[in-house]
Amino acid sequence: VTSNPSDSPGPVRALRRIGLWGAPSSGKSTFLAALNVATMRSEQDLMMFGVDEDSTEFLVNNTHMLTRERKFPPASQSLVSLSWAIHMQTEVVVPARFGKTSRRQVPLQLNIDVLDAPGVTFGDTRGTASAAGASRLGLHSDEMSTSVAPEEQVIDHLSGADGLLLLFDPMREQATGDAFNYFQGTLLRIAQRRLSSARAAGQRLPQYVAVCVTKFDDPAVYRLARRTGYVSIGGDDHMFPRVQDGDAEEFFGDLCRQPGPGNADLVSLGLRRFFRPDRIRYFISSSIGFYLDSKIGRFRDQDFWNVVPGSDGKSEIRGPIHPINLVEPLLWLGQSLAGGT
Ligand SMILES: Nc1nc2c(ncn2[C@@H]2O[C@H](COP(=O)(O)OP(=O)(O)O)[C@@H](O)[C@H]2O)c(=O)[nH]1
Ligand SMILES: [Mg+2]
Repeated sequence: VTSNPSDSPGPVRALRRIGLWGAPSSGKSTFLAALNVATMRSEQDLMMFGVDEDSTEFLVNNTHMLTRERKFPPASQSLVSLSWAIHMQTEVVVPARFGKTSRRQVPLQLNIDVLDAPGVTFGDTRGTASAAGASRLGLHSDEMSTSVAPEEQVIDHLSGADGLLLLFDPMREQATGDAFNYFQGTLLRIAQRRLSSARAAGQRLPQYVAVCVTKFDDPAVYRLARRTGYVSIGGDDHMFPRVQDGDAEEFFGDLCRQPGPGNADLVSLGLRRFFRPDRIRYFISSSIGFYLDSKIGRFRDQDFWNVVPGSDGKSEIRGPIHPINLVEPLLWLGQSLAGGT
């Protein structure tokens, strides 16, 4: 037996908590179900499973919906708290002989938690915040006294996480102008929790933030990326287009400057102000990916949309899903939180 640290027994197993952060309709439920598919297809050694009955059921049902029924997951009706574990291998730097360091693969468990509270939009502070304020002051009705207001729970949940997966749909923001409100409402409340003590003066929020633009497959998003030269052909067999991670932030900025009522451009400024800029990274992703004609077997620019109008007026999915850039943000968060970068 030697005392050499690089021979020390058993790899370290770290557990890190990732909070899933995104406005209603930003694509959270679809992301999670598609992530399940993406982890299985990934060449990386990844495993995803629910940590309790409800979370497993959510994953099973929504994955079935996406892949078999070809429908998007239903919107949640009540406050739900769900959690999944992702097991991965990540590289960390460890001390080695003679004061040197070496790299080593260690298993890492990430927990992705989502607290979905329909109707909690943080847009209008008058209604929601005053209800929360009243409950803090003890002015609540009887049923409120037994439970914390949903908006308080969402903030507690996000501000306590080690990493944040922020899902953002810039096109929806530019069309409806509501996603930014949600973003800044939560951001300011997280800051209030974490930074308001005098000790925190001059500090930033500590979390790593993976910002995922969802719905890259949407024609408005994909065509803009093509027109502006951000698209490259991925290394996969099907030659699906992607935006390289190094270009993602810039492309996000371009998306946000599309005409419309939205304020999406304030998202990147808000993030940089409140989090450490070196802890933010952008990813351009799609949960369902592009349409693949099975006879041709590769992406075709003339016919790429994987969404069709359904009989009931809702969108349906046209063919098998090919998620893009869902695993990568989690690998980056895992690597960063394990201290390996
Ligand atoms: N084109 C496209 N649409 C998506 C994608 N993911 C979600 N959507 C659309 O966005 C809607 C809301 O997604 P959902 O996952 O329910 O969002 P949540 O409210 O954040 O859970 C879905 O019903 C789809 O219409 C995607 O990857 N591509
Ligand atoms: Mg949902």
